[in-house]
Amino acid sequence: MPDAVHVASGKVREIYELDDERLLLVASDRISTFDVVLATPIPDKGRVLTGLSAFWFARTTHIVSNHLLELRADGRTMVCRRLQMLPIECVVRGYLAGSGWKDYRETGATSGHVLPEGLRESQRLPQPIFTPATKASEGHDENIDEEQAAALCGADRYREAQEASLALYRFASEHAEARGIILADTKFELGVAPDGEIVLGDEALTPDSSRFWPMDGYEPGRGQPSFDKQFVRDWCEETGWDKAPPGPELPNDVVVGTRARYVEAFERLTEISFDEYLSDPEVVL
Ligand code: Q0Z
Repeated sequence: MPDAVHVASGKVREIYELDDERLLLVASDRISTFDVVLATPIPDKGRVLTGLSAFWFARTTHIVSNHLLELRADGRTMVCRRLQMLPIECVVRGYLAGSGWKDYRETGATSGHVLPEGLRESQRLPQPIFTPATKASEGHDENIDEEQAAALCGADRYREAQEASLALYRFASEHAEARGIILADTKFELGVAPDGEIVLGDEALTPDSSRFWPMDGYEPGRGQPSFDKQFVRDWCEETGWDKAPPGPELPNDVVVGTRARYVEAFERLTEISFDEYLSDPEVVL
């Protein structure tokens, strides 16, 4: 068998093709902020994100099956089933932040969900909402309504994706909240396996695909600090960087503090020591 062939790069991850049925997803230690990948990596960030994804995959098979076939011993590589990905981002929001807050301020609605009047930034929604978005190859995804999303996926697939996404969010947000972390919103990527089954792909329920907020200090009416990236954002703001590439190099105290926050998120959510994960990644499964 030939070696894995590189097929795609994300901002912080790489995909390789193993064979017709299988891919490798490799998470690097790169970090992005204000949409720019910084010059300085955060040691073990890729392992934290991979370990968290694998943890959630293992604990949500009763909701939807997933693409994970094998977690490699390096802790940052997942062997995955190759899927036909749906052409939408499956976003669930339990709190009003990011583009959901922006849409609401401008129109009173987001992705076709008309929301109550008078909601404040970061406020918890009466119930979680599914807010699909287009997949932009460049720039930002655009929120779309149910009719547009169903036209892209097919009505039956759309409904399956919505139901799976909402059930995953309910499960994970309750788990996280009981451990002091608010899962404000999250983005899933779903696909279809060769046998026609809908399958959860990509990474899932990580700080890179979600907004994690510390419950301690949560206060609606303002933006919330990011559980993982706030030291980086604050330091970048202090330097007066214009947010154009290339990003600045981070000082060591910001690197160390940020690594500690990623590890803290991992340990709180999984209740597994990160050192144990490093010595045997399969402990999360
Ligand atoms: C995920 C992405 C990344 C860049 C394609 N199981 C799958 N089957 C088919 N395609 C994908 C997956 Cl996960 C797939 N992406 C997103 C991930 C780097 C882009 F690591 N693209």
